[in-house]
Amino acid sequence: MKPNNTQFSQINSLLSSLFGGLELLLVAALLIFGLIIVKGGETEPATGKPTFDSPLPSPTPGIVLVKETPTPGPDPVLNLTFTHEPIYLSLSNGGAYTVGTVANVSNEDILRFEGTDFVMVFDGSDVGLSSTDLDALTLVDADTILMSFNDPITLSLGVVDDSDILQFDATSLGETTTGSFSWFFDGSDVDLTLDGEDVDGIDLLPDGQLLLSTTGGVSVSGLSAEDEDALIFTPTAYGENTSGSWAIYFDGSDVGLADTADEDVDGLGVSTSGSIYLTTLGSFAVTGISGEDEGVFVCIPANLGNDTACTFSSALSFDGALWGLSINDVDAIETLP
Ligand SMILES: [Ca+2]
Ligand SMILES: [Ca+2]
Ligand SMILES: [Ca+2]
Ligand SMILES: [Ca+2]
Repeated sequence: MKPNNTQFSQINSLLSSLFGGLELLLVAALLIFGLIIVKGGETEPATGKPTFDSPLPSPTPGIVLVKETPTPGPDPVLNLTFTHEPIYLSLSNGGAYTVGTVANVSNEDILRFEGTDFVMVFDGSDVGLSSTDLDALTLVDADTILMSFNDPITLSLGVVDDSDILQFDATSLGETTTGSFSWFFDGSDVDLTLDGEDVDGIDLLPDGQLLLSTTGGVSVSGLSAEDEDALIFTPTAYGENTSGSWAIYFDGSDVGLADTADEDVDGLGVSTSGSIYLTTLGSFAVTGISGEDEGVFVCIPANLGNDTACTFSSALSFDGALWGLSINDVDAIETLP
């Protein structure tokens, strides 16, 4: 039956009142949640930020990264009050093996280094990741983790490429991990389409820009870089339809990280003070420090971009060799604050 004119006008008035209601809801949601990126533990003011040799594109206002109410108070697993240098890490060797007193560790898991022991933060096999290696991670808040994998994998979302980044929203973390995945960053939407453009290190900056490194040479709109570099992505949209622009954030060859293939940066994290925590695929040597793939070292940058300059801390931030990890590789890190 076709609706008559009266029914049409009733439908129209229903639709317009519904639409008006949705607009109000949207405005209210934006007011409630704000345009704040909540990153756990960041309470220190940023100081000593390095300068860029060229201006970076500004982040687009209006991108909401955290759509949920932040978890109030300390989380029982991700307790963000630290008495030591906090490092979250993933390893590259398939398991199972024991790290500190944590048993059944494999390469899809995330551990937190506790200074004298480790804690299982994210047990990847609990959420369907036992066939893959988690090769990049960053924490957004106490129950939200961004991650990438070293090979394409099929999950409930569909085929996830090694250049993609998923968002994991946890309902439980630790030895029993539960939660759900959603798209955060679709690499192929923004020119990450080749084998060597597998994302192997990420960090999300407080303003919403994304840092990433790749396993091989990378060529995106407007620039190219190598596996020891980090690009900075300024989004106009995250999610299943990712868009934005690129610039060079960290040029590894400027600071002695292009001498061997082993000096591929395979994990990175930036602290609130701007220090860049790095780990490499194999042995590395830079001015002031050398080490192995299971170590984490720190660049205190004086300049970023195409003319990167670092003073390297003379001590490792984390030394896996002290924890029986010499035959392993730390292949993803996050540092807070
Ligand atoms: Ca891993
Ligand atoms: Ca990856
Ligand atoms: Ca890399
Ligand atoms: Ca490493």
